[in-house]
Amino acid sequence: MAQSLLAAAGGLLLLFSISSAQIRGDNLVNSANCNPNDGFGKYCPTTCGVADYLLRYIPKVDDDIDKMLDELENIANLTQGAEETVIYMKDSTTSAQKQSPVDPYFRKSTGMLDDVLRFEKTILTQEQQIFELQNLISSNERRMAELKQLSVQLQQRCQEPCKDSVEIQPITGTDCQDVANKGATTNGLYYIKPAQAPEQFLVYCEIDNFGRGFTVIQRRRDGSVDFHKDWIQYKNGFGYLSPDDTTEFWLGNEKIHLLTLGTTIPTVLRIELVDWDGNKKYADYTMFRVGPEADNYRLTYGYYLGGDAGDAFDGFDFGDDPSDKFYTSHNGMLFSTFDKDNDKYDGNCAQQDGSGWWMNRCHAAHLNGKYYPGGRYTEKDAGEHGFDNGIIWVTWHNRWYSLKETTMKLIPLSRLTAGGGQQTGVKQFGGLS
Ligand SMILES: [Ca+2]
Repeated sequence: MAQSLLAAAGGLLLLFSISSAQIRGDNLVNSANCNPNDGFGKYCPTTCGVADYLLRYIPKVDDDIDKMLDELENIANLTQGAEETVIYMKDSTTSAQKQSPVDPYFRKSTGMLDDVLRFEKTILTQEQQIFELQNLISSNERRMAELKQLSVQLQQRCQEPCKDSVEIQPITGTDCQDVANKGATTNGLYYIKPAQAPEQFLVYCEIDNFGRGFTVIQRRRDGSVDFHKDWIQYKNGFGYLSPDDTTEFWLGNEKIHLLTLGTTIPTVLRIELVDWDGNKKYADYTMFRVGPEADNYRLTYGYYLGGDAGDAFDGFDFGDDPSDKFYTSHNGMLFSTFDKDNDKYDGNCAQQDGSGWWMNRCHAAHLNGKYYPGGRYTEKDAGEHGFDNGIIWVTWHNRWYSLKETTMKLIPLSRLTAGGGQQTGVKQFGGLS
C-alpha cells in the first residue's frame, strides 16, 4: 500500500506542476503563435508549451488520476475497516468489563496481567540490585587501582637497598677508645661490649683528631628530655642517642657500671659544661667507678684530676652551715631516684629536686637537674619544694644558675693526655683514698 500511495502522491505533484505552469503562462486562446520547438522544460513555459504538454500527456494524466481515485477508494475502504475494528474492540472491552469475572478468558487475561505486573516488579528490583552491584564493582575497581598504585610504589621502594634511618658505624669494641684504636675516626654511634657486659649496646663516641675515643654517658643540650625518671629508667637509660650528637640522654647506670668495672687502666670521667653566655669549662675525675646495682650504683673516684670548672664533686661551703661541704660532697654516694631514696637526708633529695643522682644531703653538683632556659632561676621557679634543683656545678656558677649544656664522658686515663686539646693536670688529690 505504501508504494501505491507514493505513486499517487507523485501524480498529485505532477498535477500541481501543471497547474502552476498554467497560471504563469499567456492566454491559452492565443495558440497560433506556438513555436513547436518551444518545449516545456527547456524555457520558461509559454502557453504553447503548456498546451502542447497537456495534449501530449493528458492520456497519461487521466490514467494517473484514475489510479489515484482507485487508491483513494482503497484508502477509504481501509479506513472504514479500521474504524470498524476500533468500534469492535471498544465494544469487546466494554462487554468484557461487563462480563462476570468467572469468564475463563477474562480470568486468564487478568492472571496474565498480574503475572506481567509481577515480572515488571521483579525486573525493577533486579535492575536496582544490578545498579547497586555495578556501583560496588566500580568502587572495588577504584580501590584495586589505588592498591595497585601503592604496590607499585612499594615495589619501587623495595628495589632500593634498605638503609637504616640512623647511621651506625661498623667498627665495634669494648669502649669508644677501643673503637678509635681499631681505626674509627668519626664521631657517631657505635656498638660496644665491655668485657663483663652480657651483650653489646649502642653508644655515642666522640673521637678526636688525636685518636682519643670518649664514651659519652650523659648529654644535656636543650631540655628536650625530662630527667625526672624512676630507678628502672635511670638503670636502663633514657633519652635519645643520635649520630650527630644533637639529642639528650642518660646512657644508664648499668652500662656506666659495666664501662667502669674491672678495668686495669683507670677510667677518667670528663665533665664538660657550657653556660648561657657560651662559656665552656670542664672537670676531670680519674679512677671513676659506678658500682653494681646491689651497691645502688655507688659513685667513687680516685681524685679530681683537674679542670677549670672546679671540683664541685668535693662539696661546697654555701655559708649556711659548717657542715655544708661535707653534706654536699659526692664521692662514695649511692644513686637515688624519687622511688629509691638512698641519700643522707631525712627527706628525699631526688624527689625534691626532680632528678636521679648521687645524692648526699643533697648536692653541690647536679647535672641531671631541671632544665631552666636562660639559666637563672629562683626558689619560686623551683616549685613546691623551693630547693635548688637546676643543672648545677656550684664551683663555677652558684646554685641558682642552671647550666645550658653538659656532657659526661669516659676515657682511659692513659689516653687522656695522648694529644693536644684541653690541658689536664693533677691539681688536687681528694676523694676516698
Ligand atoms: Ca632520704
